Amino acid sequence: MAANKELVVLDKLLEALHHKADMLYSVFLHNNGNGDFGIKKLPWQSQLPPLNDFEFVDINNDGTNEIIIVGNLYNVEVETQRYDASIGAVFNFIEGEFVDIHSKDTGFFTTGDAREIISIDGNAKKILIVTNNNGPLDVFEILQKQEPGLSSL
Ligand SMILES: [Ca+2]
Ligand SMILES: [Ca+2]
Repeated sequence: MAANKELVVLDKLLEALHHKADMLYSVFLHNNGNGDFGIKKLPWQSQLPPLNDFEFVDINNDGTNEIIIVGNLYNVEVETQRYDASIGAVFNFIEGEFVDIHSKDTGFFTTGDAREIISIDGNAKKILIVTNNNGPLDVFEILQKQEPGLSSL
């Protein structure tokens, strides 16, 4: 009887749809034109969580946008550990390379199950808002030229 069950399971496995992944990294795709894309792995800080969102914004007022990523995933299957290692990250993209700007220099860090990031450029202030699933927002003010960086609000 057990052998029959095994044969049935094996038959179903052979009939099942099989997916294959060649790469499980979070990556940057660059459109080279004519349908050709370059692919580059994002830095290790981007590989800790599932990336949920990113924003391009100039946080140090040098005229070039930084790349800010957020992620994590707390609600997973019971047999899987939750993804909670990320505090987000900020990168510059210089001569084709991603350069990490440490959180102690930017003041940027997320505190939860980060899902979305948006920047808002108001009349008086520019702010970044990070939404956290089942948690409070993380809100940062983008400081002006005299002391560039972020300030947690
Ligand atoms: Ca900048
Ligand atoms: Ca966004």
